[in-house]
Amino acid sequence: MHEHEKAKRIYKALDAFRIEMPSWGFANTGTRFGKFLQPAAATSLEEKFADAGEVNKLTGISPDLALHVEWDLPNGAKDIPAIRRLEKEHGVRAGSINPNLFQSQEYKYGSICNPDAEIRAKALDHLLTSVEIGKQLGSRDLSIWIADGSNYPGTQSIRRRIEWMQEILGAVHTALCREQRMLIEYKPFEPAFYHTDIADWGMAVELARIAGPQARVLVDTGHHYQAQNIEQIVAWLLHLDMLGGFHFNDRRYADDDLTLGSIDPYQVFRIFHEILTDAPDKVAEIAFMIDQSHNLKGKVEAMIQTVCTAQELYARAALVDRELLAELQQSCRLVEAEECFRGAFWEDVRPFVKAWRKERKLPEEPLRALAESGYVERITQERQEKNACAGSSYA
Ligand code: RM4
Ligand code: MN
Ligand code: MN
Repeated sequence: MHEHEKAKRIYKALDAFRIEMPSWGFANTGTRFGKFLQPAAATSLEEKFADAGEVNKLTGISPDLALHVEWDLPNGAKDIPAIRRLEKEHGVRAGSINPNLFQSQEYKYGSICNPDAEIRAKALDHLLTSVEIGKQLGSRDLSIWIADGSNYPGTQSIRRRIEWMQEILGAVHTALCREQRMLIEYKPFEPAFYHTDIADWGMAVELARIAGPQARVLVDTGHHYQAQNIEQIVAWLLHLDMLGGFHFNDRRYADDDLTLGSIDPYQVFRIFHEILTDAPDKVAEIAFMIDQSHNLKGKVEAMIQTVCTAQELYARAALVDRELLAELQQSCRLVEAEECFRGAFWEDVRPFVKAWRKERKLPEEPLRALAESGYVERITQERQEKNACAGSSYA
């Protein structure tokens, strides 16, 4: 492929590529065992917006910030005017709305699958509040992660719990306005260790279908068993028109929430390839979101690394010669097909990405620009005292 053809393909792909950041990725978050506090971590929603604004200023492709209702809107819809102000001030919009059905003591035996009808009603109420918040903020996606499950065989009725879930997700769907979608996330285990009510993409897709036409599946790349072929799941969801979006992170063992591409960049490339093969014009309908927690690395730095890694891997996937590949696949020329495919993965796209940034008046190297800006030193100064006595909430 000629250099100018490469540039053309990469520029076209990058012009359409945006990735949303999680508000909780800027706060001090914990491991299962404790929290290591960082002096520069965001201690308020205002600081989360400020950090997100800084990342977006330097990368130009991350204008949305996912919000977590419990952590970011403790007063529910009453917090919306403050969020609108922050959006304006920092040039970042409120992104997906994430209800929280996993922290309250009442949810010990489940939220929307709890055998107690009153607790299920409370969970539904929180979901409806989240729909309302999404409506008022003009946010498209409600990302639902249900932590429900059980720890010992025979202690819960898996079947009854499916029925309760269907009922509640249906009621949430009814409350959506036309522009809203609900994304259903799945996860095989943790916090439950025997059965999880939405454990895999099959369960998620079925629940989404039953809930209604505006429901889709959310693929968190960390929520799979070790050897699972995630791009095949993505291909199936695209085929069924049920792919709502991603929570990107990487993992070595389980739901590690490590930086995207830090362990297996080839997998991210393979996922992007499926999307670009099937739905290059529908990319805007797929929510690319980050869901990571950086316990050891600086948070703003790690977020910039992630955004740039996603962008570079997307650019590499854009370089696959899909016409040629289709021919090679059809005639079963396996080695040539594989070389055509992974040849794109091995391309160093960084010079193209840098040139793309330069044309858009963005820093060519966002991470270096961050280091030169003094931003991290400034927030360290401003926040270290507050962080020394940080509270106990997860984010
Ligand atoms: C879960 C899941 C959710 C995220 C929480 C904090 O494992 O990935 O999407 O909101 O963690
Ligand atoms: Mn997630
Ligand atoms: Mn997770």
